[in-house]
Amino acid sequence: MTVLETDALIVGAGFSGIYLLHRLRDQLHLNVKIVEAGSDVGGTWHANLYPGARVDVPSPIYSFNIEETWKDWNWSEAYPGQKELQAYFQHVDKALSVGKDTFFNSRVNSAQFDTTTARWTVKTEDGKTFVAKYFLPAVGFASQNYLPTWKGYESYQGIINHTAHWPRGGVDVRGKRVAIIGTGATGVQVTQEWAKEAAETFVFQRTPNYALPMNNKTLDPASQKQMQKDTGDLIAHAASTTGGMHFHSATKALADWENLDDAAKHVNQMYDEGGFKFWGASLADITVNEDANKFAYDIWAKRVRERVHDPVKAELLAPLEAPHPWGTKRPSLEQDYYEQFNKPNVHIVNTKKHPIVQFTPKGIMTDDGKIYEVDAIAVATGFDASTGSLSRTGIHDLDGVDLGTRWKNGIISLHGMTVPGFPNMFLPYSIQSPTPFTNGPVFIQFQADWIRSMIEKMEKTGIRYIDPQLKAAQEWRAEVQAIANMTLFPKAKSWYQGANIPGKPVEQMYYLAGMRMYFERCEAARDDKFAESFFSA
Ligand code: NA7
Repeated sequence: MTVLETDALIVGAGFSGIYLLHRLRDQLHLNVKIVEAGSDVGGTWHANLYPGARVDVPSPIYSFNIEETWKDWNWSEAYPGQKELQAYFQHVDKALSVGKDTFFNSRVNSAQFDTTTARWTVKTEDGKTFVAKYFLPAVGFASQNYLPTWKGYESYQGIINHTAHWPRGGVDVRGKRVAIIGTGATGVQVTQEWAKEAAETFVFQRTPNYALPMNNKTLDPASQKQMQKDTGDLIAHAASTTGGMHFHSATKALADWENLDDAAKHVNQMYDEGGFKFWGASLADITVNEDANKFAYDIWAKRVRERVHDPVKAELLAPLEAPHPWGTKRPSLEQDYYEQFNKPNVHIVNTKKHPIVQFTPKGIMTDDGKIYEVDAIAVATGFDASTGSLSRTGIHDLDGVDLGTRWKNGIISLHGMTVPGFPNMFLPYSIQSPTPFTNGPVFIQFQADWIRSMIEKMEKTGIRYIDPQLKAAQEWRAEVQAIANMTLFPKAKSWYQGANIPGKPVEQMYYLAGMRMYFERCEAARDDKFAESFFSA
């Protein structure tokens, strides 16, 4: 058995894994390796091949802030699709030499730290063993898919795939009857594509998506050139915003508007400008204050209803009464999602009213006894976010208890980057941080810098290992929950709360006060409050 010794072992070759490789290998000159379960770089963009997969953040800010990667790269669209993102990662691989330090097709299945050697021993399913001082699971928040247990699922004889495990060759639905189960960000994207090609489309909707216009466009050579030139500045601007986006958050709450017509005009304008501006830049209190939330919801619903001709479908897609507060579940960005429902062969099956009870060899049965016979099904039921994949990686604490068991009754971490009992383990883009409320690459950049500086401090001062203090982690957990309780987020059953997975503890999994506040807290723990934040040896 060969044992590979390295300073740092990263799991995953997506945005966070590659950022960390760059920071630790190229800037700190440590010996660093990546273990990646997939066959190539790209993380989520290598894994998610379903039709219509596209990023919800505009170029060029959805990219690495590393000059070697952007100086000779052009984006062809404002919101790039999966194929272009995959090509981008190939380019990044070449520019940063990722592949030479990555073991592909290798899945970690156990990891344990030993305080006497101050080393992690990490093993993979294919029999590799790594020994590393630092262990960095960079597995993303959406790498463990969620497939509900439906009776008869195996008996279905048509083509069926969860969107996260889509066949590389794709699924040809021309002339076929199809079903999409789920209307999250993924279901909306699949529907937009399939409804254009299939003979008949059934969208199984339990909760309407409060989707917003993407306003995607192709970029002409002149804009591409300008964009490439401006990339550094545009990313720097994004890093100065609450969510790492191309716009600043709203500063005016609903009550700050003297005239409600002006407020409505502004909110409508944010809808028209597209992207997440309606979510982040319309009203400062949109997800905090019920009146502001209703004000925004009513405008959003009116705009959607204007686009859908059939009043029954319009009521299902954008009900007059909001089923949950606006923006407390992840809105999708759409291009012509709502227009698909103006076609007579595109139907909505209301699974709130009539849940799916079982699959049959030919299709899907709902509790009113109806069977929807279809040739192909896209299961867009989402992910066991963040903790799902981390809990299934076989990571054990100092007592030999695995991370999933440790978090069975709720997550404990310090700033979502370190976990008591798991010394020298760093988690980027994960729990109890602003992760899903940010533009990933910009946010990860900060966390990668924090991790680099912490490791640098340890190397310089001879610290063998750090372990976050339980008290500090408990306080952080309390703060994350307290912030959430000041908002409307707990009123929605969402994956942000772990509420989409049966049996998962329902708690706020992410930090809602934005990137800037979060950075300050992390920096204080590394510097002034180091001793009260970390045990070190
Ligand atoms: P999401 O956002 O979790 O969406 C899953 C969808 O599947 C959602 O509409 C669910 O309805 C629906 N769902 C889940 N289970 C069922 C059952 N049993 N029956 C019917 N419908 C069901 O996942 P996505 O993949 O779309 O997006 C995940 C994130 O990845 C996304 O937000 C981006 O950040 C990237 P529900 O809303 O629970 O009523």
